[in-house]
Amino acid sequence: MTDAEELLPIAVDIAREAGELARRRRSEGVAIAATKSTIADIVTEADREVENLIRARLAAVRPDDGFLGEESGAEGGTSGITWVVDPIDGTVNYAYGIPHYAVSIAAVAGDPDPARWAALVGVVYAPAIDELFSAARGTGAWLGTQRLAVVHATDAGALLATGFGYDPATHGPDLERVRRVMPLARDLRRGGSAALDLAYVAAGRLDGYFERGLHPWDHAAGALLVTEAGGLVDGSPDGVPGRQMTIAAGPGLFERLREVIGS
Ligand code: LIP
Repeated sequence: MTDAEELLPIAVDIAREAGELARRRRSEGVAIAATKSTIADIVTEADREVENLIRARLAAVRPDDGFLGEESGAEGGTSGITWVVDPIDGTVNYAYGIPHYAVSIAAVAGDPDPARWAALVGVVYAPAIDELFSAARGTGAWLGTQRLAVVHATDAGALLATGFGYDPATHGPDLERVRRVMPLARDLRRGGSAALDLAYVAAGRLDGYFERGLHPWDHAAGALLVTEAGGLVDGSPDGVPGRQMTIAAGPGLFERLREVIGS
């Protein structure tokens, strides 16, 4: 059994339990715990509680692995495997009661740096609609038992998704980038969860996605879904998804997006 085949069921089971906790807390009412980079960049008590649950479950079954979480930071391990976790991706949606958010759990081999890691498994679970996207390296991407494949944009143009960060000072350049990209598009979606945007590219629900400003936990699991579904993922700097840019699409559109967006 490969590492990926061993780690996937662990990620799936924990994502489901964590997602159910997030859904239950949402139904009980959500409290903002703090703000982070800007006043709009919030963290809820549920974000913290869900990440603590994920961290505890992983420590129990994989005590030698490292951990990199959005809310509790990084802790090194000795196994060469690191879990990269966003407990509730789409936090603002979650806080507003918009049922479009996900638990994102990835396991990577090597340094917990997107420029150097090899993603082994990725799970993105949307508890509000009970959809679980999963992938293990080399064995394809799945929604439940349905095998996923990216789609190829038609002459009608591409259905694209993007996002905007929490810093108003970045919105001008982001909107200018959207203006440059729109000639490729039939329409644009802004869902509010990078993990689900990437999962939707893998599932053919979007033709492509691009966003500036993502953190490793936003894209770690979703990027593997895309590549295991036959798509391509890029970014900058140096072709790596990250703070400067993340791009995901099927072949053909991917190259056109990358050309228009630039480095
Ligand atoms: C969010 C991303 C979203 C992005 C937001 C934020 P969070 O992650 O999923 O795509 O536009 O600015 O980064 O904060 O909800 O985990």
